[in-house]
Amino acid sequence: MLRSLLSFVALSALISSPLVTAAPARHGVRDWNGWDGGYCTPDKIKTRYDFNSLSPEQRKAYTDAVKCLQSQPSNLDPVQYPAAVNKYMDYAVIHVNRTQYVHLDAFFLTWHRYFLWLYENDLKETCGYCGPFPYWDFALTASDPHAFPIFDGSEYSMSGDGLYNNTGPIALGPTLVIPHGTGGGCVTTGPFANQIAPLKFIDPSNLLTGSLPPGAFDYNDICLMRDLNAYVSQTYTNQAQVIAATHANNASTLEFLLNGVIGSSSLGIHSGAHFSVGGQMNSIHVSAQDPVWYPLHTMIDRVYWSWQINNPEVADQLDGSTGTALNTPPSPVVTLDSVEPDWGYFQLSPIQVKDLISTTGGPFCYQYDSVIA
Ligand SMILES: [Cu+2]
Repeated sequence: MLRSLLSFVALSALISSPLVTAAPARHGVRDWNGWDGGYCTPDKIKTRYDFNSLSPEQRKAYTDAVKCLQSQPSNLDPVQYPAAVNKYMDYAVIHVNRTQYVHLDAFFLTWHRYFLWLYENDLKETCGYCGPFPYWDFALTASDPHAFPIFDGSEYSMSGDGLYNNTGPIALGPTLVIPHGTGGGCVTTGPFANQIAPLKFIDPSNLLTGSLPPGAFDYNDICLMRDLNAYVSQTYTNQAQVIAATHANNASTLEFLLNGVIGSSSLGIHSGAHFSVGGQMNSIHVSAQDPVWYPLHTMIDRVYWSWQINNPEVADQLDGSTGTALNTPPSPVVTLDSVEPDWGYFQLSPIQVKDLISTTGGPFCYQYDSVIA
């Protein structure tokens, strides 16, 4: 524990410079079963940047790599998972399969941290992508997501809004109705224009029963949709809320500020960011079909990382909850020694929570360009 805290302190000290010239001290880092013995050293640490801060060419190199992954064959059983039509969709399908175990519970932050890492490495190994793994600073774009490169619909964006299709206010729960955004229909601009998102919508209320609807993995001819919503981003993902999360006193307060209370008007910045994009992103289960899911979740990881740096005394604390969403079905309280739910075929060997706590320990070797302080 002390070791990881020290590395956080060291890490925060060097964050002021985006060019990494030194790295956190790493004494006695455990050898990692299944990885290349890779100790995270100064020459190896990678830095993640805001998508909007990248050059147009860097942004396009990233979306080209995502499209490359979408052109690779699936490794899943096509009978069991017809929606897994390519390797990109394998991630989305595995995410659906694990949704009940890795959301609204104590695995949420670390499971997603490693899921992102697997995806980042696949972009590199399979598609030769060597650029930075970008996050989407949704607090910086909260005033109006359209107004920033990430959603401007150009070839250098993550694609734009959906076509305008006003179906009226959107009920997100018994007590939560949000106004319609500026889209609602298919995404027709940018790198991911006219894509098919074959997994049908799964309502978040399925988390209350812990079951998936019949045909959850069927192939459907459904377009990728968005409904960008500045009301939601201004209300739920603004700078003050993101800063409050990174200064939460403990892990359970952090979890509340991230995820709110499902079905209530307390959204949290994670759910808020999802609903500010709309379309498939309104489903916790199938949202990873939208490529912007990855920069969004990388921002959530940056909030987690910033919280760890800002609160070194509780950096490896878990939120005290169990290993199932809303404890459905009931499961034991998760500890640092608990074994993570798997990542499908991407996982080589069982991984414990404590191995995924530090971004410079276990399998990881990365940092962000800046701490949210
Ligand atoms: Cu998720």
